[in-house]
Amino acid sequence: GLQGGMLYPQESRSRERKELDGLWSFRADFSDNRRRGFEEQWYRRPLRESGPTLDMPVPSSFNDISQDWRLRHFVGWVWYEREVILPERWTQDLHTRVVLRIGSAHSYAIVWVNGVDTLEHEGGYLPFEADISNLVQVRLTAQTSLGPVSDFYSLPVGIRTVAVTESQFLINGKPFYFHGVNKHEDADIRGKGFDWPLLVKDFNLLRWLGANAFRTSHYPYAEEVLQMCDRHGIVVIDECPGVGLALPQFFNNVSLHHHMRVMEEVVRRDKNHPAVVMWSVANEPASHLESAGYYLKMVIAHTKALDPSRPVTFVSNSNYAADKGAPYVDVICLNSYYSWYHDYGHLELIQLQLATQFENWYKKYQKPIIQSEYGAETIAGFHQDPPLMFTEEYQKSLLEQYHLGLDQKRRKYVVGELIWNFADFMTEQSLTRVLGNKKGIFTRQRQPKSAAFLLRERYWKIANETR
Ligand code: BDP
Repeated sequence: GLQGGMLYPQESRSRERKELDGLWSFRADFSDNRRRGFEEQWYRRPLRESGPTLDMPVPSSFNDISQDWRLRHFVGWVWYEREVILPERWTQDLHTRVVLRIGSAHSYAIVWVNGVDTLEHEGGYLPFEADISNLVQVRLTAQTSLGPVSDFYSLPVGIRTVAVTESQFLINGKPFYFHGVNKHEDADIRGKGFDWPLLVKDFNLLRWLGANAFRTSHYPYAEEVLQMCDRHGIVVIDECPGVGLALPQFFNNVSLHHHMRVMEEVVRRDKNHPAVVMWSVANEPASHLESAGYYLKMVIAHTKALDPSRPVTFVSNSNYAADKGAPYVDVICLNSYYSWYHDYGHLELIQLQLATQFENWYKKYQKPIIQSEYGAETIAGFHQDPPLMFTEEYQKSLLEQYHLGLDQKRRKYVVGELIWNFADFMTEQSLTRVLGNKKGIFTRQRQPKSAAFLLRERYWKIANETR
């Protein structure tokens, strides 16, 4: 029978609570009898030693997060694991009662703590708990005393080099080609707010796409995002919030000092992430202005002084002849919207326009170039052939033309391409925004438009070429 009550875990003067939500290791047992995990005793060692594991957010439904259709339909045993480090006062004060509570787990759950079968529950939905004090507490004897340490912190590190030549972006001495996306921290309901299920979904989609990089357009993303990039080998161009510097009056000393301080904060926060390979100090500033030239020179020099180990860029949408910031960057990043904001409808001009763009910039600066944005508004479900603007066919055709243009220079000095945008996102209303920005290759709900399949084929092809 059920003895006693079961109170909701509340914090109070006498109670502390430790959330176990977040990223867990996950493995579905695909074996025929679904019992391999029990036979091989997966609970005895770290789950990753049993075979390949996935990142799985808790709470969430594994069926919806995954891009793997087998998981979408899976019925059977799945294994979740997470390492928990308890504060010493929980493990050493024998008067403390440590209780493990599962809010709900569907539908039959067995819980092991340090390899010991501790809890079982059938039927899902409802909470269950057990006193695990004995399993986690250490009885200190006179002989055992701990080496007192005042603080513990573990920092995962990765060692790699980044360098730039006249025509190449080198990671560990090897030419690297960015084939990826621009993102936003944005989703239905939540808007801009960190969310594990959303992040894991996005990483599953990046993998599906074959993307190897993204730019944090147009602001630094949550630290958990960079941690995921480190672990999954996704390369990051880390952009500061310097977006919209479009008017002459913005290039003053007050802004400049604030901008420099923001770069100090960005570098201080993100410098230990191996995934970050370049800093971007601004997006589309009015870089044709003399005052912008000086301003960008100062911000870039400051950033380089803060971190001499990484190249620095800003993202330009100016003309090569007019741009005053390009002399100071290591890599030239260009946004252009041929056949969208320019000569709309004229897909046949893209290849020529792109070739002219690349050649002009390269001739003037002899620096590697990244096509840091290109794209077209596309309303999922709109179709028209021959293609018209806003249809899925138009987005596909525009991408095809850009890719032909990119391929002309790809192995020469163009070192990357980042689609605008990974997913549709909300904006303020205007004549050019149909319920937000619709240039995503995925919808805001993370479902693919036709162009996603085109990009997927291309990215995997490039990935396999450069492997
Ligand atoms: C680019 C901007 C980006 C916009 C995009 C667009 O860098 O932030 O969302 O245009 O209009 O110029 O879709």
